[in-house]
Amino acid sequence: MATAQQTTSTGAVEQFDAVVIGAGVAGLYQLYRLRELGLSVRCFEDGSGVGGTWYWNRYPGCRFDSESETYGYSWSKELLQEWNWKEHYSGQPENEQYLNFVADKFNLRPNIQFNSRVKSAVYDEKANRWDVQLENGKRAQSQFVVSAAGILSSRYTPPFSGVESFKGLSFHTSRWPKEKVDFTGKRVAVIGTGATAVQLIPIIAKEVGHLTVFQRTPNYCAPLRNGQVSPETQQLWKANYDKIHQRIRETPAAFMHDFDPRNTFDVPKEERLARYEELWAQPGFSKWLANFHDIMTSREANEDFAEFVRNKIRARVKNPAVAELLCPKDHPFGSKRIPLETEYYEAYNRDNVLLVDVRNAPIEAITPKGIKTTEKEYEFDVIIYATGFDAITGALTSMDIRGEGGQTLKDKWANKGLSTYLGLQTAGFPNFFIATNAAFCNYTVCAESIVEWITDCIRYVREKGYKRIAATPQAEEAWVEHANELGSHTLLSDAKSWFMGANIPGKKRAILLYANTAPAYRAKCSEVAAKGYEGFQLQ
Ligand code: NA7
Repeated sequence: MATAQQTTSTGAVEQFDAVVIGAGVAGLYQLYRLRELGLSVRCFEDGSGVGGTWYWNRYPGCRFDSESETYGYSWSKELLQEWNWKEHYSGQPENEQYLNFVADKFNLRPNIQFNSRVKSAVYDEKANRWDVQLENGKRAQSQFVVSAAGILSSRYTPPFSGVESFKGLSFHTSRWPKEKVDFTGKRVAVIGTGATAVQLIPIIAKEVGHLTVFQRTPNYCAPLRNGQVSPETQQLWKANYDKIHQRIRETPAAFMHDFDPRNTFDVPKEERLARYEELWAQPGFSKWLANFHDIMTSREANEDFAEFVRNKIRARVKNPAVAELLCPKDHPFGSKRIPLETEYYEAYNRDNVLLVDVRNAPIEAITPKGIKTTEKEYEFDVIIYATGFDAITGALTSMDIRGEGGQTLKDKWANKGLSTYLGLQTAGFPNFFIATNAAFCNYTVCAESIVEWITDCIRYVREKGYKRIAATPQAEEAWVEHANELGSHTLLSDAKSWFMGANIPGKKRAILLYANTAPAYRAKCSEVAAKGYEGFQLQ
């Protein structure tokens, strides 16, 4: 479809049927599907290349915690046969290569504008079109906007005083320099011990002169047990992708794991421990997602496994005081994302690694020389912020998105917290879709179904001759109530995690991911579509 252009005082305002924000896993597929539908589409990407998460997070050790054979796109049989995964839990460089391979194979680049951060999107109610402005002042207009800006892309750096005064090198893990950082002989600090830090620490511990890890909350980290993919396994996957995809569409979180239907305490102690050991020996999230099904709902059942994990930590860390500091005791197992690790705990057995507890002696300030806690000042050459993300909402509220009546999304969510209908739209913002994973789910699997739902919805709107589709406030309210109710039956609210928005000071605390199974979420979305987009107003 040809692209019309209008000339305005700020230059050419390009006209599209749809704008997609972000060229990561969801954005690339969304672009492909909308283009296939015959729409004129422009994808705006902040980075200079495709990949999203796998473009920005270049820190050493960054990799999937999903099984590689489940993470790749399932929508092209050809692609599945052409791509070979090297590792069972593939690393960032290869993941970025994969998404570049996809962009080239499907000739997506002509529709992507790189180095283009979206600053604002304003809805014109009369024209039923969005006016999208980039940081560089350029503008585009479109009937539909799909945000595929990611769930963990808006980085969070705690507002320590003096951050700018530090004389050494400092960066957030999601803005890791593209060129290799030489840590030889350097005094390095890592702030944070979430999944990112847990991947990074064991690798750089071997490279640095000295490493100091500032930990506020220890996590239950479980062995990843990664390995190279043999040619035989590769062939087996290729021959069985249909079965693999069918299986992950049936499991609760779209991984190759399914909960054990038994209650923890219905299984005698000896048998239970044997089962825990069996799970521990397996790779990936099996310790979490193939555990007894009440692990996420019963505090007693959860504590039984939590203590098993603590004992695993105690057995690996030589200094008992350090081991105890690394043992989580203030939240249930799985109430925060379980970091999967390789030699993480062994890093603390090294002479050049120091663990500093900032729960009892918090960081007060960053100084020109390093980090000052309430107890003492530490000197560094490099400070690494592994301090996480303003998850789910941050990528959207960091843009100035204005819907009907000039209402901003930032204000709406500041007052109400995250409020959407199905995670796909928010009332008052017609024709604006959110293509991010709204359920607890293996990312690509769920992103694919969301992208397909949005594509079908846009097709429906156009075919029926409507100009706009908007979630009704009533449908949104009922969905938020239902999602909160579901979340309240789990142990998730017992932890200060990004799942609950609790990692960001001042952010409204509420469950940000839909705590139902992925198949149930998909079924609900399909049902809404089958009923002529029930809960949406079409005009
Ligand atoms: P996370 O899991 O949010 O971890 C951030 C870490 O930063 C965590 O240990 C925080 O401690 C720590 N943090 C944050 N603010 C501070 C201050 N002020 N002082 C000390 N420490 C602080 O982010 P990740 O990047 O590791 O992982 C995010 C997701 O990416 C992960 O779940 C996977 O899905 C992929 P806290 O726990 O809040 O006490």
